[in-house]
Amino acid sequence: MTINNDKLDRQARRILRNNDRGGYTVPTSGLYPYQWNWDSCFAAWGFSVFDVKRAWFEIHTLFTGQWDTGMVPHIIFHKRADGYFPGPDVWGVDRIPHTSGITQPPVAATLIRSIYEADKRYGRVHIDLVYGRLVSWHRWFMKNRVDNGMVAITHPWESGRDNAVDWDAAMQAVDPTGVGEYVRRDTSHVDPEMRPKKADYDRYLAMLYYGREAHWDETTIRKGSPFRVGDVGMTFILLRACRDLLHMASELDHLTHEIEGWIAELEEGVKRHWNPDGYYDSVDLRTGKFTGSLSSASFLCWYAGIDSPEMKVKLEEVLSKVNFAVPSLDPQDERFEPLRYWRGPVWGIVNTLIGIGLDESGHTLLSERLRKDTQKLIAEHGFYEYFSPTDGTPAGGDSFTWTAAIWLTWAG
Ligand code: 9WN
Repeated sequence: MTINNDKLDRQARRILRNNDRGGYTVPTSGLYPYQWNWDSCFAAWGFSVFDVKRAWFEIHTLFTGQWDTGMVPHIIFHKRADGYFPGPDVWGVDRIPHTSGITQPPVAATLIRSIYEADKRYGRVHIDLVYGRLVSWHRWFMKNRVDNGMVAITHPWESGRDNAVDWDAAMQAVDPTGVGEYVRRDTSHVDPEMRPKKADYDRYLAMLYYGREAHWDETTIRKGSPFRVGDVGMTFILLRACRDLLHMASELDHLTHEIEGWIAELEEGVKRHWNPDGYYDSVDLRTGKFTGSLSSASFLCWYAGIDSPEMKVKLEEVLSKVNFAVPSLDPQDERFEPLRYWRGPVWGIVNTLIGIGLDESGHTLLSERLRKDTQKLIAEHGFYEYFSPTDGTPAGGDSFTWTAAIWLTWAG
């Protein structure tokens, strides 16, 4: 099949415009009607290719949700919208705009740096405005979420990889009794077989109620929450984001030693993510055990500036077992399900981050394989949320913002 790039470029731009709700972009209409944190950073990056003003607007809107603590929440509920559960009333966060009570992968500093570098003249005033906000978000992570150099998540939604097998064991410690009746909305938009199961959702809600009762106080949550996992994806993403923040600090003439300290601490943490079975893994911080999952997040090492010959071998092995790009879980893992959300499918955004890292580390052939595979999936099946790594079946939401964004910036 020959790929008509112009046509797909136009479609991608149209998706971003159509998902624009006036200053913020929803991940897809219907299924996700609010502003999500990392989706929004990808949206800004996508917009920056053809409308840099709109790109910066997206970033500033995201930061209107930043808490006084520095935390940037995973969802900002700017206006009431139907069709998503749990909405603002469930989170019970008393501020305007309403937000959720947890965070998401901090890709912001990295993507903001890219947007800035593509148009420094226009971006200068904007980067001056957001630099301090990025620093306080990273400082919040370092103070509240970095345990032994590893970034802890307090809810699977924080990882952005909701039902990844990484969380299975830790989720068992969460008691779901007492969550009561509730109506999920996601399964009315897309096939329930492609979404997390009810047993997962019961626990997602139990953890949400725990945080709400603790008034989202990080000290209480750190001490008492049954779920706390050192997420290998988060550690790599924050480490990379700190490197980009350091770069911005030097460029803007700000002090750098605090950020240098964060980088050193996270580099130490990366070592603790090394599972002696031969790959980077998440760690259950309540039990100290490795989670035993070779996932797409394990391959974010290059993105974090860490080269690893062992991981390259693992990557080649995984790629030899699938037809399209890096799946969210090793296909040899018995828990692998090609269409079940984060338990097997290919996600374009994660492949983008892995691809960027591989390319920067000189593994250009591998990076190109990921890019071409992602390109093919989108060109043949559309701008879907995720795809089967085996036969390319598209899944989840259609006309997806971040899939359009990575098409414009990386895959297309
Ligand atoms: C919960 C919006 C978000 C992404 C996440 C993805 C999914 C939400 C959900 O959708 O999570 O945050 O309800 O399933 O897992 O990565 O940011 O696209």
